[in-house]
Amino acid sequence: MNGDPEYIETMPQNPLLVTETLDPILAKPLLGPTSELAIATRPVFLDNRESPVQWSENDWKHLEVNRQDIFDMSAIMEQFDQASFLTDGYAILKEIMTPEVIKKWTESLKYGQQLNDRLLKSDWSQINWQALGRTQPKTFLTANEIKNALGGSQMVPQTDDEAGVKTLRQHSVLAEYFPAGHVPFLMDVLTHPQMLQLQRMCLGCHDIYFDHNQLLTRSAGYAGGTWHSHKIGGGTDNGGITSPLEYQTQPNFNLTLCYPQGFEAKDGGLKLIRGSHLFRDPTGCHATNDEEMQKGWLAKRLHPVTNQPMKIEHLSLPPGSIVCCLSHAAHAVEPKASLKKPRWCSLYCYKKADDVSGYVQPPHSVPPIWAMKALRGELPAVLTELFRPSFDNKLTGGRTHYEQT
Ligand SMILES: O=C(O)CCC(=O)C(=O)O
Ligand SMILES: [Fe+2]
Repeated sequence: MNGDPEYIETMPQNPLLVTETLDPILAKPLLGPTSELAIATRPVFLDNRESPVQWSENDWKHLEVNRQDIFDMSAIMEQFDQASFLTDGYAILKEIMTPEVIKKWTESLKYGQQLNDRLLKSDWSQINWQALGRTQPKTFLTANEIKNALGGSQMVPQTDDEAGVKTLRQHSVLAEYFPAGHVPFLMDVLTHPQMLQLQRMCLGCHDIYFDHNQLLTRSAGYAGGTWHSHKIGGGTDNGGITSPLEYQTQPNFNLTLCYPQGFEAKDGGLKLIRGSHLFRDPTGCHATNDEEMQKGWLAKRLHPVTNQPMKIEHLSLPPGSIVCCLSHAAHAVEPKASLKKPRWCSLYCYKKADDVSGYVQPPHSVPPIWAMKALRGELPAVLTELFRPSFDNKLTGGRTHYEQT
C-alpha cells in the first residue's frame, strides 16, 4: 500500500511464488484455513452446492471411482499427428466426444454461464471482500455494463480493480474464470486421464502442467475476436523464425478449445493460420479483421516449412470437436449475429517445461485457493502436480509471472 486509503492493490497473480512479504490485507486470506477462503469465493447467493472448491476427500474419491470416458481415443489417434501439429501449430479433432459427453459438457457450460450471470446480477456488497484480500469497492458496475456482460464471456469491464472485478476474476468468484472449480464435470475433464493423454501427445512430453481454464461463451451480437496470439515467456516470445524441432523445446502451452456443440464458420467460428506460430511474433501478429491480416502481417510471409503462402482458414466444426492451438499460433473469432443461439466452448490450457532449463513458466491463472490447497496436500496427487507451477518456485526458477524470461 502507498498510504493512500483510496489506493487499491491487487494480489499478485501467483501469490505463493512470491518470496517478499505481502501487504497484510493481501496476505490475510493466504494464512488461514483453506475452508475460509473457499467459502469467501462462493457467496451464498451463488447457491452452488456441488462446487469442487468445497469438495471433501470423499468427493474426490467419488470422482475417481465414477469416471467414464470423455473421448473416443481411437478417433483422436486417427486424426492426430504430432509432426503436423508442430508444423501447423494446430490440431483439429472432429467428433471425438461421446454422445453422452456432448450432452453433459453442454449442460455444464450452460450451468457455468448461469453461475456467472447470477454473480453479475447480485448485490456485491454481500461479498466478504476482506476474506478475498481487499477492502470493499466503493464503485459498482453500471446497469449497462452488467446487461452487456450477461450471457457471454470476457465482457465484464476489468481494466482496473475499482469495482472489484479483477479480484473476483482472480479468485474465480466469477465462474467464467476457472469454471472447473464450480462445475463437477468440468473438474472431471481437467483431471481426466484421456485429457491428460491428449496433452502429453500435443506437448510431446510426460510432465505436463495446468495453465488456465475459462468459459468462452459467445452469445448473440458478439462483436468477434481480433487476430492475436499469446505470449509464453521464457525468452521465446518475439524470438524470430524457428523450426518445428526447436519449437518443441520451448516451454510451450497448448490452448485446448473444446466445442461440445461445434459451430458454423460465420457464426462465432474460430479462424486460424497454419504455420504462424513458427514466427514467434505475439507482439507483431495482430489485425482487427481478415483483410488487415491479409494485407499486413500475412502478405510478407511464407510458411517456414513448406515455403507456400499462408492463408486464413475459417473453421466449421461438428458437435464434439476440439481444436488444439500451440503457443504463438494466430487465431481470431467470427462475430455472431443477433438472435443467434450461443456458441459454447470451454478452454483448458496446459503447458510443459523448457527442455533446456527445465523450468516451467508460472500459470496465467490458478486461483490462490487452488494453489494453497495443492501446497498443503489437500488435493489428489494428479491435481497437485498439475498445479505445481503455481506454488513451487524452484520449478519456475524463481519466476512469479508467466511472461518473465
Ligand atoms: O472464443 C474462441 O473460440 C477463442 C478465444 C481465444 O482467442 C482464446 O481463448 O485465447
Ligand atoms: Fe486467444
